Formats: sequence, C-alpha cells, structure tokens
Amino acid sequence: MLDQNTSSQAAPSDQDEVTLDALVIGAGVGGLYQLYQLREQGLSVAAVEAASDVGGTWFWNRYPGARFDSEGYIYQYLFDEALYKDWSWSERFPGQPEIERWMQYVTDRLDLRKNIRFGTTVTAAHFDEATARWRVTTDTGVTYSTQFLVSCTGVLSVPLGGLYPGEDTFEGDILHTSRWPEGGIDVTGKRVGVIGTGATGVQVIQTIAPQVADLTVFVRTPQYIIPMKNPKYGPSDVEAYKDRFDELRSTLFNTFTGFEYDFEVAWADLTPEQRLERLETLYEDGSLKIWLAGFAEILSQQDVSEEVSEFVRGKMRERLKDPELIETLVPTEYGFGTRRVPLDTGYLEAYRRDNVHAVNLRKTAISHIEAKGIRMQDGTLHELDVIVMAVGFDASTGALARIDVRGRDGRSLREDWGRDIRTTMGLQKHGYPNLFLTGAPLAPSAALCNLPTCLQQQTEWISDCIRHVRTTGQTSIEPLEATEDAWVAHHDEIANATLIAKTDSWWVGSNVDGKPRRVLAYAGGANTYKDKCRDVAESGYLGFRLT
Ligand code: NA7
Repeated sequence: MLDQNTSSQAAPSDQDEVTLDALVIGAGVGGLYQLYQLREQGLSVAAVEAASDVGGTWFWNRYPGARFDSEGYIYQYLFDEALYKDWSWSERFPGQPEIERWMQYVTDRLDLRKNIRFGTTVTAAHFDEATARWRVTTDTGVTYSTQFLVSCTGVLSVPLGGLYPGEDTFEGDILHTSRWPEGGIDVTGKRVGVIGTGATGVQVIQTIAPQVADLTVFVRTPQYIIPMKNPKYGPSDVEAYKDRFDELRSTLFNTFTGFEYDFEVAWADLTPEQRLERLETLYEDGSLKIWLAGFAEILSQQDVSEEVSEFVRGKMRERLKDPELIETLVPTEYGFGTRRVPLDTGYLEAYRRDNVHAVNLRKTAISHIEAKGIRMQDGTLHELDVIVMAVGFDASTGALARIDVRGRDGRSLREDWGRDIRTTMGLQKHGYPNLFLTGAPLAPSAALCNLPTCLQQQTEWISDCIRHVRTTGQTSIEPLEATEDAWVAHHDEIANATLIAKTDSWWVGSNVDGKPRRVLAYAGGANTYKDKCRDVAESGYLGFRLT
C-alpha cells in the first residue's frame, strides 16, 4: 500500500520525518537501479546518498588513472535496450570521468534525481517489532520510517585510514585515493610517495610517474600484472558491440564471474604445448580473460596454480628486466588469481624510469609518518610533498557495520559481523526482517563478479521479493536461522576448497585488523548463484519466514 502522505513521484521531502515503503541507501550502480525498480512498482521510495551526486565508487574514486578493468560494454544496465544503446563508450576500458558521465546519463534518463537525497549519511537503522518498520536516522536530522530497507552501500566504499602513526603531522598533502578531490591535486614536479600496489595503486603509479619529479612506491605484496589493451572505439566498434546486446544479455548472467567470457577447457584435457598456446592467446587479449576464462583449476589446484603463476611471472620478468625490481615486484608467495588481478598500462615499465623508486617493505617496513615524509624502521627518511594512500578498503561489510543497525530483539549487525560474517545468500540476514543487502558477503557480488551483472541480478531478486511480500498480503520477510546456517555451510565448503581462502587480501578480510576471516565472495559462480536465488523465489521463499 502506498502511504497517504508520500507519492512515488514526490521529491525527497524536506520534512524531518519521512514515511516510506522503501528506503535505498546509496546511489551507485546498485542503488540507482534498485530505486528505479521499486519506484516502477509503485512504492513510495527514496534513496539517501552520502555524496553530493550519484556514482558511488565512480563518484569517489577520481584519482589519476582510475578506470574500468571490465570492458565498458559489459559494465552497463541491460534491462532497457534503448538505455543501453543510447550510450556509447569511447574506448574498451573507459576512465572515471566518462564512467561518471554515464552514471549521470542513467540518472537523468530514468529521472531518478528527484527521489535521491544527497549529502545524507545514514547513522542508525532500528527495526521496530511492534510496527514491523525500520526507523532510519541520518546525519542531517531527517529520519525515515520505512517498511523495507535496501542497502546499496557498496563493496569498496569505506577507505582504510590511520594505518601509520604521525599521519596528521605530515606537512604536505596526504590523501586516500578514494577521497581524491574533485578537480584533482597538482602533482607536477612534486615528490610523491604511494603506499599500496593493488588495482588502485597500479593505476595511480602508471599515470603520475611521468608527471612528478620523484615517485617512491612502497611495495608490500606485489601483484600479478596483465597488460591492458585499450583501443579507442570508432563508430563501427560501437555499433559492433551494440549489435551484441541480446547476446550479452543472455551471456553475462550465465558465466562464472558475470563477464562475457568463461572457463571453457579443462587443464587436464590439454597437452603442455596446448596449455601454453592457450595462455599466450589469453594473455594477448589484454583483458582479464587469462584469469577469468583461462583455467578454473588455478583457484583450487596447487600444481596448476604454480604453472600458470610461473607463466605470468615470466612475462613480468621480461618487462622488468632488472633483478632487484624483479625481486620486489614479481609475486612468489601466492598464486595467480587468488587476489584481484590488475590490468596495467606501463605500470611495470614505470619502475624503469629514473624518477621512480620501489621500496621493498618486505625488507624494511615503514615506521611512521612525520612532518617531512615517511620514516622507515631502518631510520631512512623518504622526504615527500604528497603521500597517496592506495591502501584499500574495509570491503563488503565496512559501510553497513558503520551504521548502528539493530534487528529483532535489539541485536546489532556490527556486533554480529564482528563475531562472524554470515548472511543468507548475501541478500538478507536472519534476525533483520525486511533488510535487504547488495554487495554483501557470501554472494558473488562481494568480489568475484563483474559488479553490474551481479548487482542487477541481486536488485531484481530484491524487487521481486518485495513485490511478493506486498501482493501476498504479508508485511515482512526474513530468512530462518536454519536457512542461513545451510547457506553459510554451503558457501564455506566451496570457498575453503579454493586457494583464495589461503591467501591474504581484502577478499578474506585480512587487510582489516580484527575482521573475522571468511572468503567474502560466494565462489560457486555467479551463474550458479543466480539459479539458486531464482529457485528460492520460485519456491515461494521456502526457508524464509513471511509474516
Ligand atoms: P587493495 O587491493 O586492498 O590494495 C591495497 C594495497 O595497499 C595493497 O598493496 C596492500 O598491501 C597495501 N597496503 C595496505 N595497508 C598497507 C600498509 N599499512 N602498509 C603498506 N601497504 C599497505 O585495494 P585497491 O584500492 O588497490 O583495490 C581494491 C579493489 O578495487 C580491487 O581489488 C578491485 O576490485 C577494485 P598488502 O597486499 O596488504 O600487503
């Protein structure tokens, strides 16, 4: 039922207390589509967004060189052919400014802005059992009473900070990549230090190396690096990918990682020569294909992992040439693809420039940050004008755990996840009726997926679920404890058989002190996951309590 005092077409109210059918937290890729779907269903719905505009990840991550590692044409919404085809990418892997423009295009085209309240951070969300509604508090003083609450808070939205003592004493600029100011900062001719060499660090380093006077990169865990091929798109390229719209729509939701390509051949079925030939072909594609369409066995079999890892190491050694750089920058401690694989454009070659220096933190760790720069434990001081923190995020759980979320009986999500990170299919959590999650742990969208594919699937499932609750005359839905136990057990069984579980990274939460360790992403495949979600819906939500 629509509430009397709101309308699905209304602008976000200026009242201090707003009553809604549904509130969406976040206006990124997931939040925008969720808002649109629920509005189309006729619900009174609004979204709140901490930023001053839409975009989520693509609003915040405006650091130099930020760009897709997914092909642009698979990083789009597929529910509306015209919406898809009326946007044209200028290259295979577009950069942040173009991505942000695309998100603005989607927002305006779907007329979503009027339903979004920007500059608003949710501070608390408490479930009131008497009314079966969520009471949501924000930092602007506006509160919401809503039947359904959907978290689209992003997988990588809480930057890590305060990692080293003395950060506040630094006399130059110190900033996290995901808090890069609009308009940028001028690094020309400056002495810059970058801490962190994940997908973000790689993009920053390769971009600023030619601009700065001096670049010092603090390398702790090196990455397997695959060179990106990023051709510009002319009209015929654009037409060619748009012609594949129907094919993409049927393919993307049926692959292991939501990309257009998938694992096709078994390692054991090929001769050593054929394996090498296949690896060379995939490497030459200049995309994530060698990882996500190579050999699935790299995720579970140590011998295959070692052979493929050695193939990539060989390519990296050829590019780096210098033995000291090879020692610092070629990974040996973990297997290819058990952490997120970055694509690069001259990242490795940047280290061969005279103005770029790699500091191997495995030999000498950072002691602290002080007024003039970064002091090492051996006493060396790296004098700097700018420190770039490319140190990553409190992923998947971070944003929601920073909100005081209370479910039935006053239970706290922060405390629950502080003990053990559990969800039901990454979509709901036992004890928290009518709270829906996207990008949350125990679903592929937590890491192992082309995000728009998985976020479209999850938000569509949530919309269908909400429709079911309303049309069957119920007021709330919540997974049973046994359902959650079964999903967690299923998730763990698959996850713990992979080499991902044995490898430290944000994928297992090891980058955040005290975070309970669990493989965050469902590793059974986005395709399998989608089918399991569909089965739940088709069963009439068996294993869920509808009241
Ligand atoms: P990541 O992938 O978490 O990388 C963070 C990097 O920062 C990584 O190299 C870390 O080394 C390093 N790091 C973190 N803390 C420290 C400290 N205290 N000292 C030195 N180095 C540190 O984050 P990104 O932003 O690059 O990428 C996140 C995702 O965005 C990526 O996976 C894609 O999905 C898109 P460590 O590995 O911990 O030794």
